[in-house]
Amino acid sequence: MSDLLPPPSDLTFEFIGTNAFTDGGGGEPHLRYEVLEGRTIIQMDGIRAAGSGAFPPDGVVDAEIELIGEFVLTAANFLL
Ligand SMILES: [Ca+2]
Repeated sequence: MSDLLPPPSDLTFEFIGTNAFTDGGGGEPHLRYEVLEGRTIIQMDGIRAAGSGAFPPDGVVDAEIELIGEFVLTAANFLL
């Protein structure tokens, strides 16, 4: 994974819960999560990464945050 660059402006993430990312469509960056074997993985798509050209959302994960433990997350858990 390459270094992340700051977004060009104050972007708003669309929380899509445990739904899969979809490719194309442009629009706002997407935020999702999944629970896997005692971990909760938060994934983002639509974050500009150095050399990736991966902005706007393209269905490919740009960044992940892994939490230890299994959590049910909602949009209220994030500053979107
Ligand atoms: Ca992406």
